[in-house]
Amino acid sequence: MKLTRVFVIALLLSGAVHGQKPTAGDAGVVIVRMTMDKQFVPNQLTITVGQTVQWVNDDPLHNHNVSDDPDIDEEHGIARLPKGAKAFDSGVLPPGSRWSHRFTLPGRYHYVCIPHLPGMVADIIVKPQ
Ligand SMILES: [Cu+2]
Repeated sequence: MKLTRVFVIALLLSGAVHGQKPTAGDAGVVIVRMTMDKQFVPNQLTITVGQTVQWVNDDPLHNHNVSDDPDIDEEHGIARLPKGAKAFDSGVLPPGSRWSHRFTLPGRYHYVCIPHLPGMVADIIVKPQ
């Protein structure tokens, strides 16, 4: 039944948001939380090409951001992405908001939260299928 399915999905999502460890390798969406102590959790993640990562701003106090655009992070030079990959940038993510990105090119993505540089950084390794 449709209603049951919606309920199960809601349960799964709330579990993911409240600290269950995301498991890379699942076909589904992998959650990364942005926390009050200005961290990406987890800050090291391995996924497979085609998977989507969803960032959730779990911090009730601060806007955060997700960017691996080397041009935007010119000052620190931390943001990096594989050759040929298109840079992503979430824009401003207010408390409680979410933003997703699907990874279609393998390689190492070193991304940042621009307002909280140089401390708020993380890595995603995207493995070929
Ligand atoms: Cu931040």
